[in-house]
Amino acid sequence: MSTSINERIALPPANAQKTNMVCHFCIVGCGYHTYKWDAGREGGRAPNQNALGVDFRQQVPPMALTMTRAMTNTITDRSGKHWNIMIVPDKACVVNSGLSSTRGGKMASYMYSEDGQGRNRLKNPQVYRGGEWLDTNWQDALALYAGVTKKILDADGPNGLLYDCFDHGGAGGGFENTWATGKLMFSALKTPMVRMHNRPAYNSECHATRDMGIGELNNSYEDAQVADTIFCTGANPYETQSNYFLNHWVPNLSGSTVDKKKKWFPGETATAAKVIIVDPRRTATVAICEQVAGKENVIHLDIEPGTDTALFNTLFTYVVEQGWQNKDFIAKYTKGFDDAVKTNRMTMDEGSKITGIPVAKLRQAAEWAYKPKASGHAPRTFHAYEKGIIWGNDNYVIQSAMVSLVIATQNVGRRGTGVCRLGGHQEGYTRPPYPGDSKIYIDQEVIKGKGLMYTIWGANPFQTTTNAEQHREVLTRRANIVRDAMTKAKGATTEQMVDVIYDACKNKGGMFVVAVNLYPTKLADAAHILLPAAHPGEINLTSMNGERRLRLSEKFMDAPGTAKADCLIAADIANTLKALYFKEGKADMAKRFEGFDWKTEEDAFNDGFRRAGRPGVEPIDSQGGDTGYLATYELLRKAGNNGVQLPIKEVKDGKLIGTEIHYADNKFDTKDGKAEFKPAPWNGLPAPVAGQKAKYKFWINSGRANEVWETAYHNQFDPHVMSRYPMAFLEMNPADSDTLGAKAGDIVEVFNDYGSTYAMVYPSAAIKRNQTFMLFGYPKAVSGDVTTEWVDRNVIPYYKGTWGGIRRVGTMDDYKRTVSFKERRYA
Ligand SMILES: Nc1nc2c(c(=O)[nH]1)N[C@H]1C(S)=C(S)[C@@H](COP(=O)(O)OP(=O)(O)OC[C@H]3O[C@@H](n4cnc5c(=O)[nH]c(N)nc54)[C@H](O)[C@@H]3O)O[C@H]1N2
Ligand SMILES: Nc1nc2c(c(=O)[nH]1)N[C@H]1C(S)=C(S)[C@@H](COP(=O)(O)OP(=O)(O)OC[C@H]3O[C@@H](n4cnc5c(=O)[nH]c(N)nc54)[C@H](O)[C@@H]3O)O[C@H]1N2
Ligand code: SF4
Ligand SMILES: [Mo]
Repeated sequence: MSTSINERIALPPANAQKTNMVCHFCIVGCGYHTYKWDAGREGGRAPNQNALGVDFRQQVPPMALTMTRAMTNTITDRSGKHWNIMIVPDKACVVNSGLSSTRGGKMASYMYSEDGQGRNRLKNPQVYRGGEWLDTNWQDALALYAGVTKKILDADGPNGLLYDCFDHGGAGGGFENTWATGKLMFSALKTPMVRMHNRPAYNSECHATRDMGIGELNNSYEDAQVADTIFCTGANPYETQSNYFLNHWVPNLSGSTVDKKKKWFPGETATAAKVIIVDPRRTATVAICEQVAGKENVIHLDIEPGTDTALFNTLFTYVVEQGWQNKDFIAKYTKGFDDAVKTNRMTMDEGSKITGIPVAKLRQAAEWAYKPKASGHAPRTFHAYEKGIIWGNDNYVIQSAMVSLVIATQNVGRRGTGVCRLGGHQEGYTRPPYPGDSKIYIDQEVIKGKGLMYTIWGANPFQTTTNAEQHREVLTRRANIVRDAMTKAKGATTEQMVDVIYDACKNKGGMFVVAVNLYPTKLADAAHILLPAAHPGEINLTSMNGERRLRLSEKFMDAPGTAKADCLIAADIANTLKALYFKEGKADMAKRFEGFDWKTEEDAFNDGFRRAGRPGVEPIDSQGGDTGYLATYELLRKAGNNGVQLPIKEVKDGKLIGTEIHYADNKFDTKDGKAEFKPAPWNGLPAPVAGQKAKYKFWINSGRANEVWETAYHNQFDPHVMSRYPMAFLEMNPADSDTLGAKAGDIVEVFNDYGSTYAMVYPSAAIKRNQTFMLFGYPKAVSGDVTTEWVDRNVIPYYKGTWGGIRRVGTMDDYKRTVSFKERRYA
């Protein structure tokens, strides 16, 4: 594909089809419009001749429009007709106000076309036979899938059936698909052997804050515009929640929302926001905040890795010493304060020693966040956090320490405050109750040789799990046992093949592996069946963003080949099993697989999300709350890219009315409605992690870069991304790389007792000595190979915390020539 900037872009004609699309990718959920028109036609430059309504006869004013080649594509539908498409950010969407990002702005390029970046999509089911992948039809693939599933269910019970599945919104998720997969796994198969796409058990990223009565998405993006102080812990929102940061934080940091604050909070001191960023690493976010707000309004608490609990306990202790806590609120609406003051106690000197932050800087941060303002009012401080602490040193304890500080100072339930996850994917969870013990560490079950069949659905643990090398190695070995057996069974009927597979799994230690995905991915190295899924744009899909904003992304094109929505794949599996049980005369078992007679995604939405709160139906865990039934595709289509913030309060004149902020009434999600303080003792690093630290020199931090979405499943076919990051980069201090004799673009081995991988050296003066940062989850070089198997009491891993040795492997002439090693932080 040519990428010349001179290349002209065909304009959509005035009558082009226009639909709504929420970005496939991050939690922010920016609104976009999709235009689609006959590829043989083109709109004119006069404003009434093109669907954008823009006058292209003269120079379009700066920033008036974002439109790039990557926002366009030419697709072919199932009848062979060609269409032009254009996916451009929506100015009227309150989330992004017309901004795009380097990820969402490329959605059009990622949509399927025969010769475009999506050309490697799975088009039909495939089965692995005799050393190669063969196309097959759904009937054959489903017969094998359901046959093995049934055999295991009948002989060994549901515990033989393992799943790794998405739990989120956006592409590879959404309410339709979490419901359908949940109904299949939990109501029909009743298996507890399920893990989430991003962690090795079926649990929550936010146990502690939920136990304390506070759900993790409790404010609106607008609250970040009117906060006095933004306290951001373990997150890098410029690169990971880009348009939330740019469209809602930056205006506050630059002072352009001061008038709004005066209007919202009369009588209170109102100035541009200050920002405190807790991250051992200097991030792009720190650099940009300093530019926008001025260095004097930014505190970067570059703590020692994994010491967040000590930091929060120190601030908590100091706040109470100063008397800055909200005594009235604590007395009326919380419990456990006095105990927390004892258990979480840490002096400034102790805290400073553990975190490595000077006392004066800790005090300064406490004053910005909690000391009464000139007007006498408590500051409105918004506490934002994400993977630096969720995948940090003891998730439960850090959250307990942080949220205790938040409720002591009533920084939740008031406008301009909140204690929120910044988020990863969009959300879209609605499922029947999980049938079992949420502490089953699925990866370890696989490693120990347990389980007989593993369905990996919209996830890729080969690139993303903890202790990834061992997991990948064992799973591949077990899968090969089944591959060998299948290869020998020449000419076997489906029934015979089911027996061959079952025998290899049950008696020879094998594992039957199925991946449901857009692409073959690394999983194709181990799988036996690949089932092709469809993503947003090819299906209708609902999700909510980080401020609980529910929208409908509309279908505008066909999926490649016979790929289909995940919810309809789940239904196909259930219906195939139902038929098998009927054939055998087992009506009671067949009954478990009823209720999947869906024709469309909308049927799954109505069956799942909309059932909440209806009397007489199976209880479900739904982010729609008990008014979810009010949302219909029709009303959501009308609500467009602004949608509605869940939970829905009512429908008024055909409009969905939602909820902007949670806990405004000081009623929290505990039995008695009181927010609960939690003990958060500082315990140092977990033993296995401390062991690696004692043995190896470098901290191997891991996380994200702006241009790359997750495991790069689309990006690996995008020449722009691959020319910048042909391999996972490893940021390190130039003095450290010099010591290793490694230059920019050289390849190094990163290793410890758990595993080893390669990475491309990316020297950066912003990185401290003996610390590194590796791009996570990349197709080439997996940082998770060197993370430990340690998990907390709820089976939450510490992805961010591992130490390793680094050894120079050699020079890569190709990377040296083609890759830019410009500083990734704004300077
Ligand atoms: N070291 C380290 N490890 C980490 C992390 C870290 O910070 N450091 N972070 C963790 C986190 S937060 C996350 S979210 C995980 C990410 O781990 P995963 O969720 O496993 O990664 P993704 O790339 O999002 O996986 C999605 C897969 O689904 C496929 N897919 C996309 N759309 C669809 C669809 O519509 N249907 C289907 N069926 N498939 C689809 C993609 O091709 C891809 O293979 O990694 C975790 N691992
Ligand atoms: N560009 C891009 N954006 C994304 C994604 C993507 O793949 N690419 N993925 C999405 C997903 S699924 C997720 S979950 C989010 C993740 O969003 P973020 O959490 O913002 O991103 P990360 O890079 O994983 O980690 C954030 C920071 O944690 C820091 N950190 C490491 N250890 C510690 C510690 O001990 N304490 C503290 N305080 N900080 C620490 C790291 O230095 C890093 O800068 O991003 C979402 N947005
Ligand atoms: S900020 Fe997130 S939601 Fe918005 S365009 Fe970028 S990736 Fe998509
Ligand atoms: Mo995530």
